[in-house]
Amino acid sequence: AMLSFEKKYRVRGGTLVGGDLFDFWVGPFYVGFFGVTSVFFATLGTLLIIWGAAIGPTWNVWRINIAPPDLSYGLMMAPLTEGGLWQIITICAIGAFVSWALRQVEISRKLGIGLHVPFAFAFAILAYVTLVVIRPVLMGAWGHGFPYGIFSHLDWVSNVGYQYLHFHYNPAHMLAITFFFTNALALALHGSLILSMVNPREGEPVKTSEHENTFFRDFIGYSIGALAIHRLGLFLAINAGFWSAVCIVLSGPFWTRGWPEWWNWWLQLPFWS
Ligand code: BCL
Ligand code: UQ1
Repeated sequence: AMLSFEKKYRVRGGTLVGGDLFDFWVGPFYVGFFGVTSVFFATLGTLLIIWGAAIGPTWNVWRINIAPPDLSYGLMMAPLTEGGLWQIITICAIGAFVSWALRQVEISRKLGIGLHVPFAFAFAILAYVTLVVIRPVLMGAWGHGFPYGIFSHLDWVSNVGYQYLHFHYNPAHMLAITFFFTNALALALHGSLILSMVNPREGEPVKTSEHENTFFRDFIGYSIGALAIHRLGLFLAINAGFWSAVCIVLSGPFWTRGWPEWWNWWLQLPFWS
């Protein structure tokens, strides 16, 4: 059932493509042109994964694997069973992710709100596209993409990590990890603070921003404020994805030796070398 206020927001317009043609809802979901393309790419991609599993050696969900083509295929299309499936699934995945982002744009326009949500999601898409398109193209072979499978992608990350001897020494990887961890800290502080405001002791009214500010001023002498904590959170999250993309695109296309060696610039500074 529709909530009383929902009807008021079901307004025409804001679409990027298709005008009024797809401007309707199915149950709670806004459809739109990009809703159709999202469902199309996601369904096709999922069916191809299932087909890849069916022609593969196992139904064990942990072990199902759809591998990219051998490096010898370079940047060509490969036969379906030799990585071509991976290539088409990759196209479907990008089609679905980009459709999803554009659907967020249409809904935001409809509501007359900012485009912060699709902007943020774009960084997740950027990280994925860096892994399966940008870096493989820069290195000259689709075979540098990661395989689609649970254990297989873990093996890929481990192997690629050790190819550069010690991935923890990758400075962009350091930054990305620091942003991921700081983001978790920020959301833990924010989530717990908000829940503490709506759970006062029995019989007392729910507390609001002045209590929030006071808690952090008493605690650490500083409160960032109710609006800015969300700016900080978005900043941390976007940077986590951005520096992840940077750390992997550097590895191979721009730095081929071990990452510990990269730090030799520090030892070679003129002050002490
Ligand atoms: Mg490392 C990458 C952390 C140790 C080798 N590593 C990463 C980064 C992240 C990280 C910074 C992965 C996140 C990311 O890319 O997000 N590594 C990390 C940490 C340690 C660590 C914290 C640790 O030791 C504590 N790494 C090591 C060791 C190496 C190593 C030292 C192995 C031996 N690491 C590598 C390699 C890589 C990383 C190699 C990478 O390639 C990876 C990276 O940076 O990739 C960019 C970005 C987010 C995405 C890519 C997700 C995109 C999502 C898309 C757009 C949407 C999906 C929708 C979905 C299909 C829908 C599902 C349906 C719903 C359920 C309904
Ligand atoms: C904070 O200061 C604040 O403003 C009142 C919030 O808003 C509700 C918060 O959620 C958090 C976590 C803080 C504290 C954060 C910093 C960076 C001091």
